[in-house]
Amino acid sequence: MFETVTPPEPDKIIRLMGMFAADPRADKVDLGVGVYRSPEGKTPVMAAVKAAERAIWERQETKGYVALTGDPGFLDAMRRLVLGDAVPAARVAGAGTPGGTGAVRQVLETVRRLRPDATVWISDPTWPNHPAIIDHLGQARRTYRYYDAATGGIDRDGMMADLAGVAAGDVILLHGCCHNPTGGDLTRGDWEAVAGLCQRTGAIPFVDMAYQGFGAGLEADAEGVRVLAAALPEVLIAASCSKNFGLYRERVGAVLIVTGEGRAQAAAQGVLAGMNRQNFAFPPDHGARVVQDILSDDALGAMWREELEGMRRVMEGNRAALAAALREATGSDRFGFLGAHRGMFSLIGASPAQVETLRETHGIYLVGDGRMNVAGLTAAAIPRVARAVAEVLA
Ligand code: PLP
Ligand code: TYF
Repeated sequence: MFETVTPPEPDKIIRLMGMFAADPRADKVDLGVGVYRSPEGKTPVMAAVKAAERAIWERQETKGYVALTGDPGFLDAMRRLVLGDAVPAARVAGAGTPGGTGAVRQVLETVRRLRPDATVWISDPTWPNHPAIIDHLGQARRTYRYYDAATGGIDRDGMMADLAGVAAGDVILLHGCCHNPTGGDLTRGDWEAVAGLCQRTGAIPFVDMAYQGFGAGLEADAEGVRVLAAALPEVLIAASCSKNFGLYRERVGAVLIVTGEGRAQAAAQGVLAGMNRQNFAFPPDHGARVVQDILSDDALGAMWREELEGMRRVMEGNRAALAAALREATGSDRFGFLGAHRGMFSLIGASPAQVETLRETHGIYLVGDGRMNVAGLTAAAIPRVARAVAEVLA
């Protein structure tokens, strides 16, 4: 079966992980894959997660199946986390999935089934798995302008001009916060403009929320998705717990669908159950149970929020320190946007050749499009990274 097959292009971010691991240089710096690192360079298991896991180990008496869409308690906790009280619970259908990627896949496959003729609009640029999954499913896609390379900010006029081309039933994929890879986020005014556009055109927003709590804070990061949910009849959401709970390998995510109360909600719930059944049947439970326990226990919840906020501040601090070091190294404010962006990622404006020089000559690993994971910076590495970036991008 495989004799004549050409395997698909490897994921360039994951390939970079392998290249970094194989690099023998002691002073190499990993600013590639989107994983949080502490000032000590660790990706720790969060204290609240450890505590919840310990309690689950003590208490759990069965590993029997739960439900096709996962534990309703987990889904309710995720609904509250993402949507707050923007919409009544009766308007929301949900399903647990293996990670946020699983949720993206289930949403897009739902679109494929129910709206095969719809075009999915993605930002230029976006996370490479978005177009990869859309293409795998055979759905049409188009890009909308998003990033203004000259300023490091959002090209909001270009974005709204391109999105004026959507047709009723088309899907607009938006990053809930901490845009991957650009680091540029929409303002509340922008979200309201997108809501207005969807109201006028009948396009359906699909919000990919992979970094809630990493940007401006847990509540602030959810403002955009909540604006859309409160304003529109239907919103599709993929949420990931990989980053904000540090549960990467446990694969915890959820689809949330905001729709009409009653028949539509019940139908959406049924579609999600069917979609899970076709693809993997039951979603992983362990990590989801950890999330559920943390979010439904005041003490664990407070512990988690505090640690998450600490992680957010580390990334904010790294941004400020790198922006300052680059100001010194270049004598200009060319990289000032690094301090203005939020979350893990920024595009630093490096060409593929410059990314290669940073890697080969300086042992500094960025994704090929010039995406930097600021969480990978440490106090010791910042001056060296600033000097190398200033030199290579001069
Ligand atoms: N969506 C975006 C934009 C991401 O950057 C990621 C990666 O973290 C995900 C979804 C989902 O990640 P995971 O499947 O690890 O939860
Ligand atoms: O963009 C990133 O680095 C993270 C992690 O196929 C990731 O979102 C990277 C590639 C991938 C899945 C997750």
